[in-house]
Amino acid sequence: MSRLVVISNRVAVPSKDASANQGGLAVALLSALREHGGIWFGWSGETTEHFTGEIHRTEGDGVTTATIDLEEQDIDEYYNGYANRTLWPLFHYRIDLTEFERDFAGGYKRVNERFADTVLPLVEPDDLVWVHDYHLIPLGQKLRDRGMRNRLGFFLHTPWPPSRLLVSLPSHAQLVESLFAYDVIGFHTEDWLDSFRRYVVDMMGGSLGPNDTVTANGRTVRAIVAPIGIDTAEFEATTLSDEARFTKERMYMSSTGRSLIVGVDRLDYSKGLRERFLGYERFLQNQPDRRGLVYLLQIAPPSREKVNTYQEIRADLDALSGRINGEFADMDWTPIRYVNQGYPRPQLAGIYRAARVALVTPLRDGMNLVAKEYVAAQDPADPGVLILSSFAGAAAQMKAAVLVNPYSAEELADAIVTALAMPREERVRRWQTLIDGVRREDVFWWCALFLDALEDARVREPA
Ligand code: ADQ
Repeated sequence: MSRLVVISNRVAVPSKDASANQGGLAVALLSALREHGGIWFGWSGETTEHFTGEIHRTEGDGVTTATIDLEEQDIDEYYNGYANRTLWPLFHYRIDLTEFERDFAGGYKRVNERFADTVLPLVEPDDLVWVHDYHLIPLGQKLRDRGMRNRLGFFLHTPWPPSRLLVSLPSHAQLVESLFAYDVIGFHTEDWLDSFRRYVVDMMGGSLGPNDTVTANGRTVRAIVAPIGIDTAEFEATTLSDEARFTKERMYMSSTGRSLIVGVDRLDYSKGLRERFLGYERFLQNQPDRRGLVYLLQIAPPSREKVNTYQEIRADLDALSGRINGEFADMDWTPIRYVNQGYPRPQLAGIYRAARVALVTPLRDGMNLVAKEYVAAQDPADPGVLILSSFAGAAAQMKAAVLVNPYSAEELADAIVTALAMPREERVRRWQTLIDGVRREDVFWWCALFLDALEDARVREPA
């Protein structure tokens, strides 16, 4: 078995502590690294005055991590700039929020080169190299430019936007061209893959070949669908832990017989929080009899706080939740509990389990793992109902959820009514279909699917 080198913007720290705040992606990649042996490389999260390329290594629990510090300017231009002010909004169809600055593009190129220069000496000839996400799209090309012949894979965790939007990026042609340095590229859904293929065919004059291959300008890459999952077995077990049970009881006690509707999202405009609050407000307006019988717990830990659109959405949601509470609250009832903090995974599992309904309504999302976690946390005998945006990648696999258009307040309000009124038999039937998928296509399945494709690629001949 070949060694594995994982490269991503940030690196997860290996931990034996099951209650550690690790998402499914970290768990899966760490387990793949343990199995294959190898290294996880990325930015340390620290700044340095002058970039030196010095590598900080840690060894623990069978995994080696290697990280580098970046300069303040790198972080402004590459991370807060090109990654999160340019590519993130554009890839989530928010061209209105997309900022096009030459400095950002320059920083993005520079940091990708810094990554390439520093990781190159750590890679051995037979290693599989797996690059993650929009921060590092050109890295494969930078590595090839430096003579790397290894099997190189890339996975995009966000949507791939339609060509019509992508062409607004001044350097779209180079960005897409650079993807052809990889042997395998992966997307969460057929939709995102299809947008990519259309770009290649329509904009580059490329062609589609057998075995998921895409060819343009004389270069061929395999472009596959590999929908990410969660560590389902671990999450189901976490739900049964003492801490999760205790949290569930705490939720019941604090809700005095009211039905809990839950939302759990990073505070990000792509997650549709504003529209969700408006949908819930519409529900309260349309259903006066149900006021006081339900409440919405929205958990939204702040993210990317240096980026001003994130400061704006936070202020917007503060105002909106305040307005809705001001309008509808009673002396003994608050319609929205809006919380800006993260919770340890066992507590999150307990909250999911206590919730009769989950609102997972992003305006656009590569996949969305909260939808899968909610399903994995349910009581099989009396499961809650998942309301899921049709525009989340997860909707392609989770058709047994109540699917909604997250932009429509009316549809959201109606979906809440449907979910609250759904008979147990139907809830069990839908949940069974959902959990079967979440168990079958878990994060280990995803990882193996991608790595098998990458193993099959050939090490390149010397130039
Ligand atoms: P994200 O946009 O971060 O991921 P998501 O898939 O929902 O979105 O994952 C968020 C994770 O953070 C979940 O595991 C969730 O439990 C956790 N989380 C959120 N709020 C939390 C809180 N308050 N406390 C504790 N944990 C919390 C990106 C893409 C997604 C894609 C993933 C994986 O945007 O579309 O599904 O990568 O590919």
